[in-house]
Amino acid sequence: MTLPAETTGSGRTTASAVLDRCDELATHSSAPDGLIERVYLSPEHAAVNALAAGWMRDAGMTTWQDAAGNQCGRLEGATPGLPALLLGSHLDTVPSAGRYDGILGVLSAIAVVERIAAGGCSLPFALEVVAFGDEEGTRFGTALLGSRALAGTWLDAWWELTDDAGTTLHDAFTDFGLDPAAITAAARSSNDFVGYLEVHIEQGPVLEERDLPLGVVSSIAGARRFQITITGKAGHSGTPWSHRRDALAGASEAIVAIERLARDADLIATVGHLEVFPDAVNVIAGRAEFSLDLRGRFDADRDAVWQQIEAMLEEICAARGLHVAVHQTHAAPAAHCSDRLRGVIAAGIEVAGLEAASIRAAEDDEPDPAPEPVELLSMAGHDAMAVAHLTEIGMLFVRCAGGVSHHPDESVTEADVAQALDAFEAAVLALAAGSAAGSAADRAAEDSA
Ligand code: HGY
Ligand code: MN
Ligand code: MN
Repeated sequence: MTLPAETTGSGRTTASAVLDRCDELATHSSAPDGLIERVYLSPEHAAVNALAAGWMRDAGMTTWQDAAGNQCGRLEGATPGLPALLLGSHLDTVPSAGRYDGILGVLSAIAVVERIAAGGCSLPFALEVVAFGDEEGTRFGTALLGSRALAGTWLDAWWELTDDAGTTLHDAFTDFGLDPAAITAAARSSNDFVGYLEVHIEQGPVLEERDLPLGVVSSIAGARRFQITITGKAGHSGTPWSHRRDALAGASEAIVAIERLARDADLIATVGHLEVFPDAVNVIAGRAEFSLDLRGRFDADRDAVWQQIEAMLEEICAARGLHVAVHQTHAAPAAHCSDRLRGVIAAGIEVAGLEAASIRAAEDDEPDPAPEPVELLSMAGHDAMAVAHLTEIGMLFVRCAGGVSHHPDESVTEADVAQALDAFEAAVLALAAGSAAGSAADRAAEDSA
């Protein structure tokens, strides 16, 4: 049973309806004990696609699931067949996730389309919403699979990626009812879109520290992910120091050195996964495998530090009689939000801020003025990085408590979500006004030529 959107009189989907839907989607999880985990091409993925499709249709959109399992919806503009402004985010999660990362963006996009359709606006572009199926890469290790399919940057080498159960991406496609041979049908053309806008929780502390509900994303840090395997020799824990080749001790020294190299270069490095073999209390580790997620504002800085890390790994292993093997599992270049779309997001925040300030003015004598929109870098990756291959991107950040994300404690306030919906709607309308003005100016220039 899907919750009908709670709307104000004018059909304007409310923030509480969006938050209720976040709660409903959170129930579709493969994890026990109330934890949230929803991975690509899973039964939970199919369930939330169906829910999102129903809400898209309620908003007046035609819907389809694309050849990569992304759930899509479209509302025509002033005339049928116009290029679309694409709005979206992702419905998949990390293990033990929060309920807003990605999900808030998809539901905000549907809510804004519902508001614009209810308002009877006919825009100079269509509106499309996409709920990407795999932004995190939780199941197959390589991220942005859904948005890369849409961007036309899918790699056939990915078909042989396997999940923890040994299922290949190829077989997961067919199990989900998709045809791997048809994957290119998911690829869209640059001509299909006038731009891409994504609402997302900040997943960082800046907005909260600045006491701001919303922010404009300037750019998204580029990430590279690796699996690093250090091999030594398993042996009795009574072995003297002179005869030990301890892979876990080598990995531990490397992990601390990675943190120092990244900190010194103002990058972010995370080792989130570590496996030890044979993993016994009285056996020297023969092998240690760990992940590395390395990201920075500029790809060149990130890549330079990666070279330092590679050299450091060789040094540590040479000194300890160990061997190191490195395998890159994911790479996404930094993506810059366009001036035009940063402008409309800022305009939307100002409109929403002014509306909120005017409400406060009605309620108290000394209303604080609407804050100036701030711009911030996203150290978190987003589908927008992949879509940037096709069209201009813009992102609206929403404050999240303590900057916490990728954790069950992830949370937002209804008031901030209400302002985000107003800002997002205003940004879409600002783009429409700019486009309409732009095309009027073009027409005038043609007439006078
Ligand atoms: O890894 C990231 O930054 C994103 O949450 N997938
Ligand atoms: Mn995430
Ligand atoms: Mn996300």
